[in-house]
Amino acid sequence: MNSFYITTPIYYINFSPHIGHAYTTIACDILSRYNKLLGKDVYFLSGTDEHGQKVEKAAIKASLKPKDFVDKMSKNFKELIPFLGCQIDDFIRTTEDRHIKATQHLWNKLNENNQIYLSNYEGWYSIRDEAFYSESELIKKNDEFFAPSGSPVEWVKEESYFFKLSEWQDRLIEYYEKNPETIRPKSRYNEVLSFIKSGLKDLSISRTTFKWGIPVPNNPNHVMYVWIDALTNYMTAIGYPDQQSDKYKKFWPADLHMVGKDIIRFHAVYWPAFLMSAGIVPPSRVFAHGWWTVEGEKMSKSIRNVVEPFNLVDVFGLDQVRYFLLREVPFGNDGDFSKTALIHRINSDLANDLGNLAQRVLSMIHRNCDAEIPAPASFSDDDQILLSQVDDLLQQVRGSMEQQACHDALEKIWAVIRASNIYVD
Ligand code: ME8
Repeated sequence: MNSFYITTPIYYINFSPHIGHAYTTIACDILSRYNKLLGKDVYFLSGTDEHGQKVEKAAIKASLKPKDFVDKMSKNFKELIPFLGCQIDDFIRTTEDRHIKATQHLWNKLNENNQIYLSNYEGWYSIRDEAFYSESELIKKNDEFFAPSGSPVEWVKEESYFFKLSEWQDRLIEYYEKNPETIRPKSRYNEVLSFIKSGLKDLSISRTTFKWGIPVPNNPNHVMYVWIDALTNYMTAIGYPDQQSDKYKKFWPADLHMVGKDIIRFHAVYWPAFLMSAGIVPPSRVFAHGWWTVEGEKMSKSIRNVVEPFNLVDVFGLDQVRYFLLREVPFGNDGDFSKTALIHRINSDLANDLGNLAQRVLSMIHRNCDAEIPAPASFSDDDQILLSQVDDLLQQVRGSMEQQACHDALEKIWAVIRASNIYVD
């Protein structure tokens, strides 16, 4: 109980990192710091997802060999982490030998447990989402089909290994009905449960039309579907397949996989099914946060509205950006990023509320008390009221943080800051 294992998604490296990636990493850093303050032994993992068709295509576009491309791009993500004031314990890359070994081991386990069969896949695939979609999920625009995310899809027909996901439908429903706390927020729990109840089909888990992936054991014509490869990272980093290692025993199951709402299905349907099939306990919680748009629009290279965290922090300051991202939007909801909103938060909350309080209190002590905090005299009623608000704060903030409600914790802290300003008035 005294350990806490928290993970970010491992990010695709087809482009440079943006504010969305920074958001997830900062949120995890805040939860990691909070758990350290509680005295827990925290393990905080991030990394990059380097295989698959999307990354291969990006490498071709950059006229680089996939390995050279991923080495170059992964660095941007790794360097961003300390730049954002985040402290991780390991940075995993899916092209590392330890990960290839772990993923092939998991595949062999699923195979031994009779969860995999060879057949043919015919259906829709989105390279941008690296996801298979059934026709009923697609959106039709001008006689063309698109994924629910808006990404283009293409018709794929190839030999493929399948994972017997359909056999896990009832067990997943039973698991989630018994353990509703394992998916948060509640709205995502409901979404996942209704997706499972709508019927699970077997999942294609290998590809043959490109090579940039982990080879399927005993059949080099196939590379693994990038999601079975990617999800396994969470175990690789703590020593899998060595399930007797100290790290693995201490940190598995993960306490919290933090993800964006775009990838909840992979984490809350496929991942626990893979794990249960291999006889492994699923993670204790998956939290899916919301989606940032920028000035009302989806972030996109083509409309050049991508907010780059390096630049943003240089202009506005690190604490300011961290504060804004976690305060502006209730954690779990979607949000819109705008410079006006950021400047407003900096001016009103940080400069006006917190900055003024510090300035007023410190200069009063400096001016009137020889720059030293005097010993308390007897407390007036006003003193008592403010002190009791401060005393309650820790418990209240703990309550919020246990639910990953960072915005709520900040709001409670700011209520005391505002009360303190009124007290000084
Ligand atoms: O999905 N708003 O990688 P990815 C909020 N490799 N969060 C955002 C965001 C936005 N606009 N854009 C990205 C993948 N994110 C897979 C994950 S894990 C085993 C494999 C954040 O580079 C959010 O956390 O597309 C989202 O889930 C993640 O980046 C997706 O990153």
